[in-house]
Amino acid sequence: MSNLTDSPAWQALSAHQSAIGKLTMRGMFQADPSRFDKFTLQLDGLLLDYSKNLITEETIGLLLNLAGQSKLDDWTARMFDGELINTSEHRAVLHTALRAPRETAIHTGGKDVVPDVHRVLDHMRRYTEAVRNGSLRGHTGKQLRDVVNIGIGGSALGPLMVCEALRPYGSSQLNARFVSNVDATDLVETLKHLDPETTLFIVSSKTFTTQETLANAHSARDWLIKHLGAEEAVAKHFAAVSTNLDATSKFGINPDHVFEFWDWVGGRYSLWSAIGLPIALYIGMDNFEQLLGGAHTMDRHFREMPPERNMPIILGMLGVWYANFFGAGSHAILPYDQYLQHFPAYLQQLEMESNGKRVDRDGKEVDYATQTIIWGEPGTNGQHSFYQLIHQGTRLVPADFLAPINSHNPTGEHHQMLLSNCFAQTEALMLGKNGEEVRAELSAQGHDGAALEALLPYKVFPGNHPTSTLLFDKLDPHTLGMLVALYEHKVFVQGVVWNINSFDQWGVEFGKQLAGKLLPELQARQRVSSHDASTNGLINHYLAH
Ligand code: G6Q
Repeated sequence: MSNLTDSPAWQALSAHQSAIGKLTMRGMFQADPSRFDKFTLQLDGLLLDYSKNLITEETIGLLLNLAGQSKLDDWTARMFDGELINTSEHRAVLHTALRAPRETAIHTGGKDVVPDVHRVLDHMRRYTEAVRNGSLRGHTGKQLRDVVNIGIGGSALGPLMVCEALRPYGSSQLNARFVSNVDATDLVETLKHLDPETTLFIVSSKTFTTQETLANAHSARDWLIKHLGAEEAVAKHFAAVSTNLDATSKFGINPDHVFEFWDWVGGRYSLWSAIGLPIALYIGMDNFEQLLGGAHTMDRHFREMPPERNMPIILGMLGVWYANFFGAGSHAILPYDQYLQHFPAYLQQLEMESNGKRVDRDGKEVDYATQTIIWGEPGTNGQHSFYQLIHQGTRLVPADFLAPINSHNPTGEHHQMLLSNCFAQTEALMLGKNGEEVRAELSAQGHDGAALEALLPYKVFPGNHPTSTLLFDKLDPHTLGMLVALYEHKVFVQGVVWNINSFDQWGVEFGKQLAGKLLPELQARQRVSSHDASTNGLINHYLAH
């Protein structure tokens, strides 16, 4: 047993789980009409209803004891104060500094980072305004209309998710596009419809060594030069975002169009930095600052609110409850907002790359589950596919439902239909439909006798499926900033409880190490025999065809 699973707080939760296994949420709602009031939190127009979870007030108390035992408050202070808590990379973790107001001071390694953050934000403002108002134009004098972000993982998913989420705030004069995959199809299909004279490429890469990004950047450069017939065109049509300024200068990017960030910003936490340049170009710098402001509001809430009123702590501990005490292997993210269509994929990286770890901070293999699999799709689409498994499958899938009270596109009854589906799903997942109810329903439909009894088991819904619902006024930049920061801190809370480093990513680095390894063998076109039989077989089959 590890210190964690052996600890009093953990043991108390194990014992409590056995007791709560006998209760149903249906019963708990019947017994306590104030359950909604007890288990909701609000911040700046964002409501978290976590009453449809397998919890009592005692559960929350025990979960918060576990958080306390993990010294969550110390770890939080250490993160916000710039300590090197990413120990395997010897780095601070300061994405919160990226949204700190100008007058704040945050030190790491003896240096206040806030002036640098605002220097780059000011640079972003000058550049984005010049592109948007046409004072900075392409090589042939035409206004730049298509921004193509070339980057992958943390250097793509955040900006992609946010640009889609904030489309109502996007410029009608400018499109934001994203190319990530080393599969040339991604680049070629994107460029097919673009005019080189009006296209601006942003090469986004923290390290500026990532195979996919460099291959796409070089091919994009070739495309531009081929069509515009001049190498000097690169200066006007390329910008870069990186921590590796030597490499951006070697690539030939105009230093005025290079935007810096720092090693204390993790890739998946970087949309608030210059990695957000495509966002700022698309929605404008004022809206980008609203996004930062929303995240800062959540940062303050996370730092200042007591645990029982603290959204990230509550969401994080609910995740621990299901992953460690109910054996839940996955968690669904179900936004009832089409603009949030990339939010599940974004959280997939944020959560799974951060906490998908099996060794603790002391280098020991853990004896408890860590990160669950994150998946999801916008509602109502998901209802017509995988919700079947959530309702009637054999696995427990806790889910977060997210929905705006007001639509950006009010059209007839659509929004009420959307919300009624959202509310009906969480209600049905909680209540289920028992044998008696099914029997009454079938008999009202004219079924009886053996035929009714034969049909009955298929129509029973066990219910008792936990969900949390996040309702917000409208998906605006401030709200989105709060939502993203809420999940960032939820991940942090879980990492602290699991005693893992949420901020390294050796599994991703391993992929980068492997990326170029077989390439020379494919290029050499000689049969290979140095691998296992499967890998040899695949390579040789490829070469033979
Ligand atoms: C994020 C990860 C990873 C990274 C990409 C791109 O936290 O480390 O997704 O963002 O591999 O890396 P570069 O930005 O260095 O190209």
